[in-house]
Amino acid sequence: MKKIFSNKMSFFLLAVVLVWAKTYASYFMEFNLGVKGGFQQFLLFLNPFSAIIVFLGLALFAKGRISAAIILIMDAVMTLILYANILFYRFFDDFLTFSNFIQRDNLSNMQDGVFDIMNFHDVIYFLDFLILIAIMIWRPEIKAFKMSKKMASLVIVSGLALFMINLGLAEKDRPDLLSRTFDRNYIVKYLGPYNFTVYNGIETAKSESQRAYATSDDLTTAKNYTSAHYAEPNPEYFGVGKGKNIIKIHLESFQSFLIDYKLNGEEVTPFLNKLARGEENMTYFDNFFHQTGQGKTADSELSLDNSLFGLPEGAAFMTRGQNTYQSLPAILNQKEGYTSAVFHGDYKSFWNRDQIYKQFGVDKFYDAGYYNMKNENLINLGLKDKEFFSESMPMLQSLKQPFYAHLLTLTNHYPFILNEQDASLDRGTTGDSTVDGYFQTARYLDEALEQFINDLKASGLYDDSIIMIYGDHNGISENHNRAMAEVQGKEITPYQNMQNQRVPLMLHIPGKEGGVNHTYGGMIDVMPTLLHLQGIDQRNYINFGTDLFSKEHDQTVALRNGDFITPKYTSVDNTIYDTASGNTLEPNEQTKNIKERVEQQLKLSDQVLYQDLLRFHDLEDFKKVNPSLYHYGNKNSEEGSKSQKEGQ
Ligand code: GP9
Ligand code: MN
Repeated sequence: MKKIFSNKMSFFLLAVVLVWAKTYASYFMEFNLGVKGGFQQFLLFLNPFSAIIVFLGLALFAKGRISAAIILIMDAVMTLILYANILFYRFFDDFLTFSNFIQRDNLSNMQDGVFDIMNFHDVIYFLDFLILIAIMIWRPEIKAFKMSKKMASLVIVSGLALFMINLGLAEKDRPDLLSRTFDRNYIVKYLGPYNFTVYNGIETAKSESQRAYATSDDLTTAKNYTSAHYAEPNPEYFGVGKGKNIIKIHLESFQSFLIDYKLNGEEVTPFLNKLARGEENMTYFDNFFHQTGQGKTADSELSLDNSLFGLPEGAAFMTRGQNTYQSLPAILNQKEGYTSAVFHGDYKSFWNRDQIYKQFGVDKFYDAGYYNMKNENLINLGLKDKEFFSESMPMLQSLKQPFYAHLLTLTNHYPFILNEQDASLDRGTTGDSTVDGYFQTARYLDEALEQFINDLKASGLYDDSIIMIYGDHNGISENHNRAMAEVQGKEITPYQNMQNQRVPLMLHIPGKEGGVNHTYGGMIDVMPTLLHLQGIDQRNYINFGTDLFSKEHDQTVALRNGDFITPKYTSVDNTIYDTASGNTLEPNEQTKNIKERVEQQLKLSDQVLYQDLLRFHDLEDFKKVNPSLYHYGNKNSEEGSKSQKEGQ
């Protein structure tokens, strides 16, 4: 026993095991990480080690008591990271980020109640510290602690190697974990709280440095572009939706090729097909495209509510969650007194929604904490759509009118699994399980939507609201071209792949007749369209899109990767096609001009986000959103029963 703690390596290893043990214990006692299956369990067991070995290993380069003292300091740093996250999580169901320190709103909310959320059992998070101090006092041999630099370096290298292995295994289970981030919960589940903090620190430093040197002059180029690109409202539509509720329904991963598609002679989405024919006074835009990048759902939300593009890498929702925005929910609130709410059967930290919605001025966020998330209600990423819609209905009805409500479905999401009792259509028969399942989950979504629209009618909301239905992005990627060729009965060429990036956009506007509208457009065009329907001129906002109903609407649709489509030309990887026939064309002056404009549009939108330029954009009739006024609770919290935004 005496020997065990009398050399440097054994003292170090003891410290590693102790810090690992409390971290691992905290996973079960404090956090709800959603660990599924043996592989994720194994990663959970493994993930604290790499950071602990590297952090504590740095002490091995020092000698004697100093090296033991550095171990204690490093232990204290990690204890601080862990315990601060534990307290923060008890308060907000989320992990602590550096932005929380920059912005301080959450932290100041926490100040008063911090002692109430401390528990007696919290002593276990400090025990290791006490044990190590006791050994330092008890073992005089510590004075003689020595280790070769080579050995110390080897320890650090093995810590780093372990991190690479950990990351490799994590990416196997969850591809693009670090490039897309998804959710802080995922990073902690796969890489542990210490690696998460380091990662978050690097990301925050990167975005702060891009922001730091920007001035209001940088905004001028973007402002000049959007002013010149402005499209006059169409008087037939301007203001027709003034004061009406807006109910925006997100069809997860829903592509337009499903509309009117028949699987074994049976319609996959009979209800949506009816809507697309113009029934229920729906206007169906059949040449509408998603413009999302790696941020997928998050990019679609960003574009729809801000008329900005997602970023070329990662999700702006994650990396630009602290930016200033001039978002549709905030504008509708300030100009027309709208209450805004988002409904989603997933946890609020996914895509950093709980932070960025505050910047958008979203008054209420009904996340998983408001729904019955019992196991049989869940499939794929979260709550089943039918359950989601029916539980949302009373919450929707409780909103102060007029409201701007956004409901995000989830069942039609990769891996497109459905329980037998929920399936009313056979699976596809291509042998590709993603594609085959897609039809079933799309049918389920179609049924859920029909039920919801019926409920809206029964409640009287339907007639008095603008209803907008949209698909957020493709559900079937190019990895499934073989099966898709079978489904569509044609080869999936680059041109056909572009055709497949169509997602439905449908608008029910009270007093307007439905029908099919062939205008080409994309997600950045939605905000200007909705503003003009409200009778709010879009001219002064930094919007990269234009009103779909305007006679001057720009029908060039830029995709996030720089490809584009217009009624005449399609450009994929710099090859130009005739949009109608799919035949290749030689590039001409016109296509070169369009290409340049597309590149400029994407570049300027990126600058607005990277440099946080909207903070310089003062508008006479718009007050900057103050995120600290918004609190999102859950059904049990106080905030659940009272209005979530202060002062409402
Ligand atoms: C998660 C959901 C899905 O909450 O919105 O996001 P996606 O994977 O489609 O980007
Ligand atoms: Mn999505």
